[in-house]
Amino acid sequence: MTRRSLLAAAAVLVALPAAAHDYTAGDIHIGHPWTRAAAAGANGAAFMRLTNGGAQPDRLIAAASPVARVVELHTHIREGEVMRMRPVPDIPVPAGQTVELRPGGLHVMLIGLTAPLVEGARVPLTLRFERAGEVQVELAVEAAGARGAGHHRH
Ligand SMILES: [Cu+2]
Repeated sequence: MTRRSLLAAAAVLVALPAAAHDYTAGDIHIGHPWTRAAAAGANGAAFMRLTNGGAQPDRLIAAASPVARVVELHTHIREGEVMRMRPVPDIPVPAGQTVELRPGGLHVMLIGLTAPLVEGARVPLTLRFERAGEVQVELAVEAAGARGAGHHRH
């Protein structure tokens, strides 16, 4: 490795923490929304951390994205040995609490991707909260296998 390529590699490593990104809507803080690389036509899932810094409970009630034909709110439930996804009408975010959307748990389901999700890109997602209203975030597209867990099965 040349000194120059070592420096370039170091710069990439240093840049990684900056990839974390976050948004605010009213009392709701949205931490590092992300998804995984996937092909057009496949399904994807979006994950993030929702923190309610207010004194009133809120709920994520809908989501939309131009990169998916349909966007639903999902959870995983165990059926015998198998974790299966189920749509949920909303995702509650109680006052003063943090809710994690993560592989194997709650997630925003991107059904029928209209474009490939390319690692390193950002794709728009609109979140609608009952109290905090609508906010547009960008999903960071991470590697196809990022943070293990979620084999997606309907
Ligand atoms: Cu799902």
